[in-house]
Amino acid sequence: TPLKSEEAIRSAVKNLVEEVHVVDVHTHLFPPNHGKLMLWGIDELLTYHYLVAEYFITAPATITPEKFFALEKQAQADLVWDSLFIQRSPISEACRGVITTLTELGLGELVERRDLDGVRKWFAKQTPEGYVDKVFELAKIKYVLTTNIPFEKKETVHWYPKTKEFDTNRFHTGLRVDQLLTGNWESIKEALDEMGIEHTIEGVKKLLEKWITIIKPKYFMAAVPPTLEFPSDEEMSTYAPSTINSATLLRRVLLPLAEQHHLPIAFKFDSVRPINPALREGGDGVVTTKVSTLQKLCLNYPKVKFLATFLARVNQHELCVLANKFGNLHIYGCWWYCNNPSIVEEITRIRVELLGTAFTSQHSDARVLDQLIYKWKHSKAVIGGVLQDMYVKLFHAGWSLTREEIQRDVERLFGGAYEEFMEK
Ligand code: REL
Ligand code: ZN
Repeated sequence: TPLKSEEAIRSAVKNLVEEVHVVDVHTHLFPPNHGKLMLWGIDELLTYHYLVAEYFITAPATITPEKFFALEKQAQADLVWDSLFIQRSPISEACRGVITTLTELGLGELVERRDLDGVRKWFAKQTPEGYVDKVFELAKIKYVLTTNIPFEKKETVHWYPKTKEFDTNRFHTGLRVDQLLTGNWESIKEALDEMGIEHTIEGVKKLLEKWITIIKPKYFMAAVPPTLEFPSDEEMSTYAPSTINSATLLRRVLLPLAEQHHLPIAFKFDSVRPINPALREGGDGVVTTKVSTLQKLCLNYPKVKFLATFLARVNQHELCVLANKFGNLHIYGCWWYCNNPSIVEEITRIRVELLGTAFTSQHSDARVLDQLIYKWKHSKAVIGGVLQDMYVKLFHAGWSLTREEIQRDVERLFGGAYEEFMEK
């Protein structure tokens, strides 16, 4: 039965978005059996690199990043808590996220009393396994995609030579290959040596094929360095087949492998790493790169599927137009510096206006398990608001709507469209 009024539509959309279970298409999470790689709890939340960067804007000159990072995690968290939550109100998006998370976990009274020790005591009683269940339930997560780097020893020991069991119902893997595009030959060489593979272009291909069989990824993922442009045929013909650089690793390794193994490539554009190295993970910046690099990829590789997200706000409009032209391109999420309510709202509006429901509205990028709670709650509030407006406009244009029809669309925007794209 069609919804009869503007109010009925608004309340149906609000409720459906709140209740939908999401596919989180990009995170940096690990399951409990990956030991220390699984980050969770209050001290990890407080030392998330967004908060550390914010802390350093006003930190006393005596606390240099070097001194800060030399401290125990808990001492780092104490400094951040005192500076960003006690000395001033936690009004930024990253700070508010901590508060939303604790409140949703039922720790509102401890927050009210600013009782950090009490919060720590509560976390000390959780187990990693039980906590994963709790967070997935609270955040309403179907499954997440993880970031698995074959060039990072601390990660690969969990897979090779002996592979640990992976909770593949809730954690789907993604093979992260930034090193190919940055031409980071040193770390590629180490990974080749580890498996006794020769140092050639063919060797790099073999290495990645081994990792495909080991971790069974759903896609390749890479951040595209701002200087990388799509190498033309002419340029490629000037390289000997054995030349190893980012252009040849892209065109002779990554793209052919994606095609042969039917693995989409998820690209991330517009980050520069780092603009302030002292801040470590928090030191990366944003630049505007050429969207036409992606256009060339889509055009020249019609058999390869590309997922893409851009960090620069100014590129979002051009990206939407591109996604409107290429069936082998799927936009996902509002990344990092775009994951702020004001920008999520603007980006979501323009995406719906140009693409309907053929995109993935958000990913969390969570590094700390608990962040799933606030990242999804905050995003859903904004995206839900935009969708309410869109459906109301459609209703006034003369289209009747049922709850089931809206539910179908909402499911697409929070994971269904991704799954359809991956299957096509
Ligand atoms: O996957 C990436 O390249 C980035 O999203 C991360 O490096 C970044 O630190 C992330 O946590 C930001 O949200
Ligand atoms: Zn990420």
